[in-house]
Amino acid sequence: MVNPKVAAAINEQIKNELESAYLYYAMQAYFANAGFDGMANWMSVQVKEELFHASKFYDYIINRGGQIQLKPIAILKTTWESPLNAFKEALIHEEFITSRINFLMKTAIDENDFASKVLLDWYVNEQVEEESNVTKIIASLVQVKDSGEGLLMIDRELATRVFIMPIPGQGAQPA
Ligand code: OFO
Repeated sequence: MVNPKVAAAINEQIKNELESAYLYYAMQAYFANAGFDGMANWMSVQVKEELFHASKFYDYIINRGGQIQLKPIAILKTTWESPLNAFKEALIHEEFITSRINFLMKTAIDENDFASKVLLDWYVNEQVEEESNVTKIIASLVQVKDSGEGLLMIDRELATRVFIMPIPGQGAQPA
């Protein structure tokens, strides 16, 4: 049986992960409407990753005999000033998610819930990857500034991203 405090925090985190998917879905539409198909593709992969993060927590709760409690998802903004602005917001969001994963880890440790700690190790590593991926894109966008050619190059690069379903027991997929 999963520890009740940890289960409550995981249920909250399922909502956070679904909110992440919702935010990146909004960014996907923003990029598609602005003609940045590569950036839209990058966000569509990010949406799939977030749905995977939510379902991994969901399956864990079910497998350990806990109760799923789905919570309402906040209404999010749908437009940004620029690609740089959108990716900066994605980084702020990922930093928030990292803080929630750290809180979950602390709860599992305080409650001596070692099975949940093992699960959370995966998410701790995943957040390092999540923040790093967005930070690199921000660095590229800062470098090209408003150059149309530079933005096109970044857009082409982000068009190559594909979703790879993580193998159970293994780490995060590359960017
Ligand atoms: Fe689920 O890592 Fe991003 O939000």
